[in-house]
Amino acid sequence: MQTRVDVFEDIFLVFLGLGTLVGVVVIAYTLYNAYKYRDTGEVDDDDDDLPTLGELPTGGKGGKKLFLSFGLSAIIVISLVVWTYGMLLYVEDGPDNNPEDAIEMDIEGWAFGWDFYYDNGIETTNDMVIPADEPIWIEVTSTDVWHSFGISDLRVKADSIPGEYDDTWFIAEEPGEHVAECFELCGTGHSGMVADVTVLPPEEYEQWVDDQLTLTITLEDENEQRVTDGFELALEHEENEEFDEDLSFTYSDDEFENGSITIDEIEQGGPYDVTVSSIDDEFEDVEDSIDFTGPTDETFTLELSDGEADDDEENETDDDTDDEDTDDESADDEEQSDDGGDDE
Ligand SMILES: [Cu+2]
Repeated sequence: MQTRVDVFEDIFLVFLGLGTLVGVVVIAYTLYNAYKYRDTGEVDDDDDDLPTLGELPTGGKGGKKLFLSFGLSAIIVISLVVWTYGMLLYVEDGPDNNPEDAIEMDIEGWAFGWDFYYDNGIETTNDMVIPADEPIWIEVTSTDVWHSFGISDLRVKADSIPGEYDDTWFIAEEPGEHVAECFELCGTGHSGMVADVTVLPPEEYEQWVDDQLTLTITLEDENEQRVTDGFELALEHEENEEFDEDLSFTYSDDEFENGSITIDEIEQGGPYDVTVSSIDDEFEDVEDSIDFTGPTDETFTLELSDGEADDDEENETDDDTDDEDTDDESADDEEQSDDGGDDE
């Protein structure tokens, strides 16, 4: 598969080669004539070719030389134009492999950084991870001012303009590191508007995707003790109808280990509705949502129901687990009053 780097390298080399060839021919012919008609000091009137001062050249053999040089130039120039145009059409259209399994992502520029939205729901910021030797299709836009997304090493660049969507593609042949930069002066942070581009071997890329789409859910009661049974967990993508496959999943309590489950079978990230329903109404049902765009670890608190099962009551259960460090303040106060007494 020809990459953009290959195409532009070919164009450069062909232009360089032909330009050099034409240059060599023209300069050599000039030098040859300069030598041939050099001033030797003696005048040889017998030589018909010898130009004299003020005389227009007659063109000798019926304009054959003129025709030859014009003809050759035309052939070279026309074939260069046609060939280059064909190459640039390829750059426009992309390699004609099956776009179904090509990797697609949306890229949003903002002052000053880049967000990457993969079509499998993964989202990253200033960190683009892609597999080697596979066409990557990008659709670039901006959320604020004009930017321009480009990876010089990979010869790719696309406008990043609010309300406009610039589609293009590129291939990174080898695993490695590159840098994506902004190529449109956009403000004080412009020069720092860079993103890491990590090219991984395909297997490692698959692993990276799996790692991103790993969801851990832990259930605790109000005393932060793990809840180990008596519930069922249901997950459903908020836009489930828009996908070919059904993105709803249920897990019973015996799939949990000590109140926690790590789910890696879900291959489509995005916003998911989470429902934890109590089997024997011991707990209030939990309804929440999670943004599953990278490795996600969520803890939900199950509240004991007040005896009567009241299914219609809406619980907005917050998964705050960081209430622990609120009672350290009294200790700080004491230290401060100590300091005051030492002065005279
Ligand atoms: Cu910018």
